[in-house]
Amino acid sequence: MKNQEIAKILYEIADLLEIEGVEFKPRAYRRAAQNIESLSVDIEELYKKGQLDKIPGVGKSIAEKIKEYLETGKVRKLEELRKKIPVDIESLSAVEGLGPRMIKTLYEKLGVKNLDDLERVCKERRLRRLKGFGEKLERKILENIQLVKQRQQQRFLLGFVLPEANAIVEELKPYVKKISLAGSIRRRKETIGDVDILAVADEPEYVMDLFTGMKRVEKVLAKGKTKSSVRLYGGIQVDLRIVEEESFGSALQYFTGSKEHNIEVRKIAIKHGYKLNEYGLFKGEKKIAGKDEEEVYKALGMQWIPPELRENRGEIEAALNGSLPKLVEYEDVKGDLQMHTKWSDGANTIEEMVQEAKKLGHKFIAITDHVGSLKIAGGMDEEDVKEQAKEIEKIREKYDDIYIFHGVEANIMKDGSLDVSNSLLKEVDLVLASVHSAFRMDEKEMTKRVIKAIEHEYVDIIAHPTCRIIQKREPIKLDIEKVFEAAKENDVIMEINAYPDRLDLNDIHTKMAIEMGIKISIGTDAHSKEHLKFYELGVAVARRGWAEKKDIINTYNIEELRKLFQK
Ligand code: DGT
Ligand code: CA
Ligand code: CA
Ligand code: ZN
Repeated sequence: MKNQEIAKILYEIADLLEIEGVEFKPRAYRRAAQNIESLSVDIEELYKKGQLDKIPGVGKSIAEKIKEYLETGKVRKLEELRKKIPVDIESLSAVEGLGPRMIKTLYEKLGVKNLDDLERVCKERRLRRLKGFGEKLERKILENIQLVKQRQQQRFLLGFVLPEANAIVEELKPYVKKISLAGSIRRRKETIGDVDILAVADEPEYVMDLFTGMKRVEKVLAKGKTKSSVRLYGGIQVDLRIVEEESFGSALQYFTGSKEHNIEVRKIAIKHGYKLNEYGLFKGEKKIAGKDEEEVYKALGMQWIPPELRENRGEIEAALNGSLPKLVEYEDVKGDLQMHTKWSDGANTIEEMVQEAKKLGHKFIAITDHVGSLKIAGGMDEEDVKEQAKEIEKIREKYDDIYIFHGVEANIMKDGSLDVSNSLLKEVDLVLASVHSAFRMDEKEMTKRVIKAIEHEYVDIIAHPTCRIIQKREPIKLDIEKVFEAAKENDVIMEINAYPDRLDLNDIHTKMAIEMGIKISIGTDAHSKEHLKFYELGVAVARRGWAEKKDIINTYNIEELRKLFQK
């Protein structure tokens, strides 16, 4: 599937056009790229059916470029732009704080072409001397270069890798006896280094042929009877291992990891006088378990441990004394509590979101468009909210099998107040509040700011509480324990934002919040209907955070939720 690859190209065109000082077009290219990277269908299929222009944000000119790329492997426009501005735009524009015009200046004045050049001119204190830069920015950029470098160790977002990995499993399933994801992707870690797949097959060679010959494979890195590795378009590596049926369980246990978890499990095996490896659990020469994971854990006196918990964060002890949590299941989640529509900065209408949510089996959703001053997000005013309420009422009448909560997402200002009036907030069923500006306050101020919002009489949920963007933006500085204490005190709910690069709260904070007795909501923060499917990532984080059904309000029924949101 070339979706990710094409999105990347469109992003690059956007960046280069922006450097050129072209107006409007960069935004259009980015919007198209965003929609393409979250498409659930193969873009080549759309192309074959002549339906490229059905993708939101893809007009004639962008469709032409996609077509050109699929047919020739190149985009002339991009080649021209690259020649004119020969810089590593992807890396440089990934440095937060470094805008396109700055990149141009740095190239023209200091010959900066890539991250190493940039790091050098910062360290030589030459950047600060350029007009419009300064010492503070130089320091900030130097910090942010490290973030980009970390990210270039090439970890991939779970949300974009999981659909591909699942598709590979489905593709191979008819030809194998058993197959499962393993490694970090089975544990649903937020980023994935490479995808591990394990299978049992009667004809391993044939399965390896299929695997290395898949359409989505860009390069075969290794091919053997028991292990092959490929790189997919988009860059991620996938390893397939084929094992004996009697060892499938122990191999799955071994290759699921985490390494830290495995080390502890092996210690327990040793304590029993056993030996545990990927081939089985052995007492002397005798194999006592290995066919499935359950029997391996059982033979060690443990409960079977869900993969999401295997991080050596207390699960071993719990499994030994039979006190593992009964994790919330994917099917327990009955709705989505954050999404945006055309009323603010979303791509779809309320009704389109409702229809898509129904397809996912949701029983309720909350429409939570932006309100207030945030200009780029198209914040609504009180009149808009009243109008929107009327539209929602009409749609409610039309759909009796899904309930629509009317919510808003309000901005938490620097002083902790919201930039909308109480009379606006009174119009709606639920109020999300979140930080969307001034991310760089010190911990004390920021904690005070968020707590003040928590204490606001109408706030129900704090959305994306730490504001981190994976591999892009560090979390805001918060005394998270104090924040949770305030949330507990005020019966305010903390969100797990399920958008692939947010996952905020993360797993560790989720566990902490739950231990403190705080309720959690899951919201996709969808800005188009394609994003609604990401709710599963939120459930994954919840499970990694040891959440049970009762901890996650998305498992409640509509009456219970109404009561919870009551003013
Ligand atoms: P990733 O790919 O970086 O997102 O993380 P993982 O956990 O998928 O790691 P990976 O792909 O290197 O290896 C897959 C699993 O294999 C890992 O979770 C545990 C197991 N494993 C790999 N190397 C070792 C090792 O040296 N010792 C132990 N105990 N287990 C290992
Ligand atoms: Ca892996
Ligand atoms: Ca691997
Ligand atoms: Zn937000």
